[in-house]
Amino acid sequence: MSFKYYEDIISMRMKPARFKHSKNVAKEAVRLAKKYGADENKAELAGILHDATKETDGPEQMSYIRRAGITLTEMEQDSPKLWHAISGSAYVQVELDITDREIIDAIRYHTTGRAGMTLLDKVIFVADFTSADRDYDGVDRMRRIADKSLDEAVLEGMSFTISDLAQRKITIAPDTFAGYNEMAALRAKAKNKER
Ligand code: DGI
Ligand code: FE
Ligand code: FE
Repeated sequence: MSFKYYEDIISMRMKPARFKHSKNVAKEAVRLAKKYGADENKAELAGILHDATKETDGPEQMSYIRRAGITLTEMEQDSPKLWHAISGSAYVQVELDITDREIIDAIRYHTTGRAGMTLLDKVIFVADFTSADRDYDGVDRMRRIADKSLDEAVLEGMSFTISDLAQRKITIAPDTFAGYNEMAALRAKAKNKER
């Protein structure tokens, strides 16, 4: 199926503002894919699909998750903000017949990150932070980092998310910590080599 086919489906599943966000993430993901050598077509597709179920009600999300054979951990069940990433990865499999594991995983881990992130995981994770519609404090800094180093941008995003969640006393997913620890350790090793 063509990108346009998926784009039309996504446009019908969400309000115009979030569809705009999805298009911006797809565009930014292509830009980052070109820059860092990821597959541009996969980046564009994962980008447009990444928030596919963000405006889908809880029971419908749960049905995609069940149909995809995914079992949520207790903590995932208790973190509604994480559902759309998991149910989105389930939805694209069971409703859109997407079978590409890299695309499925990039959607699944776009909110939390994880240990062992693929290049595509990183591109989507960062594109969600740096897409044209983002205007949080620090977005310019994040865009500068993303233009220098994809890994630095992933680490910066994870650090930002963990600080924000901890500040608000919200549970932090193990995948988020695992991703953060791996990227932070990688950075420490690289810094050691410089000296
Ligand atoms: O879907 P978007 O709004 O484009 O962005 P997103 O998928 O990164 O979702 C961001 C939200 O998810 C934000 O409210 C923080 C929350 N979040 C991110 N990581 C975690 C998390 N919530 C919990 N409970 N645990 C996490 O590890
Ligand atoms: Fe999201
Ligand atoms: Fe998003």
